[in-house]
Amino acid sequence: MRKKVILITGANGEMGRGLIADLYRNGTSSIIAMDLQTLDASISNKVMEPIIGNVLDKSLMEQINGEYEISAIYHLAALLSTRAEFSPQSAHDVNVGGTLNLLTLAVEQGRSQGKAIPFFFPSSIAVYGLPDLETKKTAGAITEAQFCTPETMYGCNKIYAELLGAYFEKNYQRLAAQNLSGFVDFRSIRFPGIISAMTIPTGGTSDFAPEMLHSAAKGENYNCFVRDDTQIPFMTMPDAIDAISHLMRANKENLTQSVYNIRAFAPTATELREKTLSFFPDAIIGTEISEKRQAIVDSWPADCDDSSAKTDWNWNPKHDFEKAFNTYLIPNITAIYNV
Ligand code: AKB
Repeated sequence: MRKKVILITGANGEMGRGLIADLYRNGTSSIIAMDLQTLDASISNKVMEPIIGNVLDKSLMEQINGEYEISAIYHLAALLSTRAEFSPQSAHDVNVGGTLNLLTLAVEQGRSQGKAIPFFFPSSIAVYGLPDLETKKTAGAITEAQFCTPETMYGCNKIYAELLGAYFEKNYQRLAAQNLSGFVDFRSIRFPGIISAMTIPTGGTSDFAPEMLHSAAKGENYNCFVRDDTQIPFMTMPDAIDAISHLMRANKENLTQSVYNIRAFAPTATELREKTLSFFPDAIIGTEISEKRQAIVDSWPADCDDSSAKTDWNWNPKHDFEKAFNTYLIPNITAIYNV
């Protein structure tokens, strides 16, 4: 008999580590955690089995399909926006090819179990493409239906993967003799920038916020790579992990869409700097604008409308801007760096 498990890819990533810790804390131990590298010590004892491998490895997918009965898939493996611009082909392979492989695994699992397999996919505000700063300012908090014209490989990958998920759920192999739809229960969140106290992201273009804060805490000088007036939505990592769990537990009948915006606060880079300096007054936070990374962030919305998530599955962040710093970021960061 196949072992009953939950599959998480991208296990060593910031979100993967946070999700595994949260699931483990809530009593889930049947996790198989997939990553290219050996699992981080912080999660290796929280999973049933590590799977060291590549989401592009189709034979590995077949092996997983034969060995495990999967009750849910959290497909977190991805190359983020900045790294994807330096390696667009690799980004397409991982962000799209990898997702196609995991969706195929999900549909195979659904067919063998005779039910829809819940599949979580982390999308991003990178799917949006505001054409200029005036439009960005006027648009304000945008809905899921607005400005879906991504300007990065990562954003293109994410919006196509969203469409793939809907296809696998609703129209998979629609010319086949038997009906093969309904074996995947695709659920996705377009995450804003995410700030974790425990980890620093790599390869993102919203990384200026966590980089600024962690550098200040470590006593390292930091040059912010975007203008002071730059504004995009953010949230804390605990809220991001809570949102994943809330959406995956939601009653399918209540979900009016497969992809949702969420956000908690939308500070400017100046507000992030001032807040950081209020806790670390000796920090040296300069500005050294990367015009190309600035152009990416300028194409992202100033804020997102998350009313559908609030209505459909009671999304409600714990951390607004003040609480994010006062109750989560500063207490944990000062403990981690012993400052
Ligand atoms: C990135 O900066 O690429 C990500 C994102 C906004 O999806 N953090």
